[in-house]
Amino acid sequence: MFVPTMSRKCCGYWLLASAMLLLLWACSQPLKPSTLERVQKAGELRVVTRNSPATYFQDRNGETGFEYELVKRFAKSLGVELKIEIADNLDDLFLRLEQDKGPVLAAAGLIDTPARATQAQFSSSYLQVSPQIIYRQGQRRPRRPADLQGKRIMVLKGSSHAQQLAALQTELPELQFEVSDEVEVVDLLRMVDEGQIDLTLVDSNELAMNQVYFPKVRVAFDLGEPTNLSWALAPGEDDSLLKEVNAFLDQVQDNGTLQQLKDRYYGHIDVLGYVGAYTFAQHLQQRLPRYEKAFRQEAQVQSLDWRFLAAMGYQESLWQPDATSKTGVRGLMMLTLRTANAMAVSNRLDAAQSIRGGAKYIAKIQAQLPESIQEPDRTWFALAAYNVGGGHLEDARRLTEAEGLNPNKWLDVKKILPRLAQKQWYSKTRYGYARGGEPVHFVANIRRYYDILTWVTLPQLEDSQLAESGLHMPGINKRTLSENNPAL
Ligand code: BLG
Repeated sequence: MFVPTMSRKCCGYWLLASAMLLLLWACSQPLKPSTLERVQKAGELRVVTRNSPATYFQDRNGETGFEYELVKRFAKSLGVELKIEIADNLDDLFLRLEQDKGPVLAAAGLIDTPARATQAQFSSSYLQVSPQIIYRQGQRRPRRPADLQGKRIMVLKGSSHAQQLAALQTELPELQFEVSDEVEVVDLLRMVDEGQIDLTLVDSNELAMNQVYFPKVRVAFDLGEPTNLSWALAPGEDDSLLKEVNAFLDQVQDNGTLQQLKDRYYGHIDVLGYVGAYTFAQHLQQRLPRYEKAFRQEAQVQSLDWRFLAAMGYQESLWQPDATSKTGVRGLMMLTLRTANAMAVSNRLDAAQSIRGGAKYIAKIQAQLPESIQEPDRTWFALAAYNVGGGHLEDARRLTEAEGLNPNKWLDVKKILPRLAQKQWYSKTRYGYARGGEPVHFVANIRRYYDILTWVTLPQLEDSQLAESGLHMPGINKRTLSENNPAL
């Protein structure tokens, strides 16, 4: 029987031809664009976050918050617009990651836990935090996990803290805790502060951000090891965007941007210390209401933000109208006699007069600064001049320029200002010796107080009776915020 067979050579040709055909077909198929390419093509980076002081919120000047500031820089580095979306709670956040069409980045103070490995891909870390058990001052302080039994504890639903407590329950069967998706971390801290619950578990950065508003909350102990905050992407996405994220996080770590943001948002405690934070919270409740009307009134006259004036007043005198410095400078806004005379203030110890004089003086300084100094630096320079005098500030700017730095940037001038106290430097200046370190601290502190006041007095309370409506109780949750900010 004749059976047709192919020669070996013929078979080789056939295989080669098939392979080439396959290759041609593969090349003609459109390649699925990578996650990064999809973001670039859309021209926008969609970011889902939480509405809280440590992540994203709106103040008088618009959107702000640690996560917002960081992610805004990332979108800029990609050359795309940033589109912020607010999740109702953590479950909603992870659901959006998994189910949304198109790439979404979650930037919301998330902890990369093993339990979340199936829900998201995590970036490298940008902040290390410790989970802390929080109790109310005056109550018995829990010192170890066993002390948590028999207490009323609440944490956010879907949080790493809920996972941690659930894990602890296997060792401590009597441990009970509640979860809620109706609240944010600020609400939990307020509930401890007011005694509605005994304990909560929050991350150290959230506490640092909020400690000043809740004078009675205290850290009982750290529960477990420090953990890492990361951004997250949907589990199904390829790693192209994740690689960009990690490269960006490395870059902001190296160039100091990350540290600046940490200082700004979580540094209150560093500047105020725990005692200072506690004191500030008390003064906010007890002293500010007496002067708030005057701050608002004078701020309006000078087209300033009243919180900025209030922050100055706190730095100057802790809102005390009879304050007197060693150098004889007096009153709530610490006017020298010369300034008081120039501003037509007859009695420096009269709070209303002092606030009027201080407001007028800072507005005048700000208007007189050279055009080359732009906002926000302009405000910091005006504050420095308020404190150390315009002549000394000019000296520092000249020294700054001589060093090859930028005399219009506060970041540069503040490095040089302390030199005004060293003879080798001040001997070369026009106005001579000055305690140049003082305005540097002065400005840094006022910026912190201003940030805190901004969060405590969110814009939606602006026209209401602040003192009565809970100005000093920042339990503003996401619902009130978004109702009043349709943009959210
Ligand atoms: C400021 C004046 C400036 C003045 C500088 O001193 O006072 N500001 C006000 O009066 C509002 O006008 O500049 S100058 O006019 O060009 O000479 C320099 O003299 C006030 C500062 C001084 C500071 N507090 C407002 O910030 C102060 O009291 N320092 C002393 C601190 S301690 O008690 O010695 O620790």
